[in-house]
Amino acid sequence: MDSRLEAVRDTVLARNPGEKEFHQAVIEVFESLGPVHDRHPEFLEGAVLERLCEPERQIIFRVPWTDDAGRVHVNRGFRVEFNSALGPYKGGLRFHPSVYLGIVKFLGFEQIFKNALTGMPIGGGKGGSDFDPRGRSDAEIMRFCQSFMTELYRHIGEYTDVPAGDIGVGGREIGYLFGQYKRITNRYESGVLTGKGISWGGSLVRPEATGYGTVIFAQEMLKTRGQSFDGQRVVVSGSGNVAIHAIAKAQSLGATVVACSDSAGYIVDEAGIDVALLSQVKEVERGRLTDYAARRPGSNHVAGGSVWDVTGTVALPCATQNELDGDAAAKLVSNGLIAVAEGANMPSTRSAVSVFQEAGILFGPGKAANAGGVATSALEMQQNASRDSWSFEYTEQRLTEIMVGIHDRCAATADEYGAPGNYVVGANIGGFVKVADAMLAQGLI
Ligand code: NDP
Ligand code: 2IT
Repeated sequence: MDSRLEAVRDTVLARNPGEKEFHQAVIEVFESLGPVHDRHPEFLEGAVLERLCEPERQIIFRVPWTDDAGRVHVNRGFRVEFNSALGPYKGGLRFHPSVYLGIVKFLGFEQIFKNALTGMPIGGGKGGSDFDPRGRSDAEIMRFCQSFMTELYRHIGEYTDVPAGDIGVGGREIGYLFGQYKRITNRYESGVLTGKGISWGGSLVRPEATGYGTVIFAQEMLKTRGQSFDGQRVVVSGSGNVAIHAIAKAQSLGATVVACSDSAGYIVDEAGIDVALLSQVKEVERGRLTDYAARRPGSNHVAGGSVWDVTGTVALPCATQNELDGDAAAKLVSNGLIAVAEGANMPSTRSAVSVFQEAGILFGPGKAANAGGVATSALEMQQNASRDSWSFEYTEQRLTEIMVGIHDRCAATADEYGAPGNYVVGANIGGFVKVADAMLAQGLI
C-alpha cells in the first residue's frame, strides 16, 4: 500500500480502537486506492480519506422497553450518519445481539461506496441495536420498535436520513417504526423509511431486491466467461430475506440451489430448495431449518458445521460478516467453485477473498453485488416523492438495469486502473471517486 495511505490508515485504526470489523472494512478499501491517489493528488491535499473515515455524526442512545411479563430491559441504539456528499444518509437498521459501534461503522462505511455505485442520490449511514428479536412476541417487538423510534425520530427525515431493514429488521419492524414516527411527528412522511408495506407507501420488488440483485450481478460476471446460471449447482448461506430471494432468482435462471443455512446449521436438498416451503417456514412461521427438513422428503439437516462444506459451482454468502474464511474458501475452490457473489455485507474474510482472487474465481464483493436492495430503496423514495407506485415489471426492470450498470462500471474501472477482472478494485475505486469528487466540490465540511 502507498505510504501516504498507510499513514492515514494507521491514524484511523488508532482513533477507533477495538472496532475490528470497521478496521477490516477500512483496510480493504484503502488497499485499492493507491492508483487513484497517484492520479488525483487533490484527494490527498483535501484530506478526503481522513474525512471519509470520520462519520459526520454518531448517535448512541438508550432503548428501554418492557417484556410481556412486565420486566424492564435496556438496550443500546445506534445511528451512524457517515457521509452525505451524494444525498441524505441511507442504510439499514440491524437488530442482533452482536451489534456494537464497530459493526454499525463497518456497515455504514461500506454503505457510502455501495450507495455511490448505484448511481442514485443517496449518502451512507447505518444503525441498529444489540436487541435480540429471537423468541420475542409481536407485542414485545412493537414496544421495542416504538421505544427505539422515540429517540431516533429527531435525527431522521426524508431529506436527512432514511433508514430501512437489515438483519432482524423486515417489514414488520419497519411498520412499527413508521407508525411511531408518524404518531410523534404528526406527519405522513412516506420517504422517511424504506421497506414499507405496499398499501402504505412501499415499493414492489423491495423485498426481493437484494437477493435478486445479487444473482443478476453474478449472472453478469458469469457472462464475461461465456457462462450462465443454467445448470449451476449453487450453495447459499443464510435463510433470511436476502438468501430466500437469491435462491428463488438463481433457480428461475436454471440453477439448482442445493443448500442454505441459519445460525444453527444447514440443510442439503439435492432436488433444489423448495422456496415456497422455505419462505413459509422462515418468513411466515419464523421457524428453523429443522422444520423445513422435517417437511421436505429427501432433504436433510446438519446441525452446526459449515454450509461451505457442501460442493457447489457458485457460492452466494447471504448471512453475515466473516462467515466464510480462508479454509472454507480453499475447500470451495478445490471442489470446483467458479463464482462467488456476496449477498451479505463483508461475509468473506480478507484471506478468503485472497484465496478466491488467486484461484481466478469470479468474485463480486458485497458493496457491488448486494447493492440492489438499497438501490430499490432509492426507487421507493422516488415513488414516495412523486406520490406514485410502479408495477412489479417496471421496478424489476429498473433494478436489473441498475445491477448491470454497477457490474459494467466495476469492470470498466478495474480495467482503467490496471486490474482487469478485479471487482474489488473496481467497486472500491468506482464508489470512492464519485464521493471524493462531491466532497471536494462541497468544500471543507
Ligand atoms: P435476515 O435477518 O432476514 O436473515 C439473516 C440470516 O442470516 C438468517 O438466516 C440468520 O440466521 C443468518 N445469520 C445472521 N447472523 C448470523 C450469525 N452471526 N451466524 C450465522 N448466521 C447468521 O437478514 P437479511 O437477509 O436482510 O441480511 C443478510 C445479510 O445481507 C446481512 O449481511 C445484511 O447486512 C445483508 N444485506 C441485507 C440487505 C437487505 O435489503 N435486507 C441489503 C444488502 C445487504 P438465524 O435466523 O439463525 O439468526
Ligand atoms: O446493507 C444494505 O444495503 C441494506 N441493509 C439496505 C439498506 C437500505 O437502505 O435499503
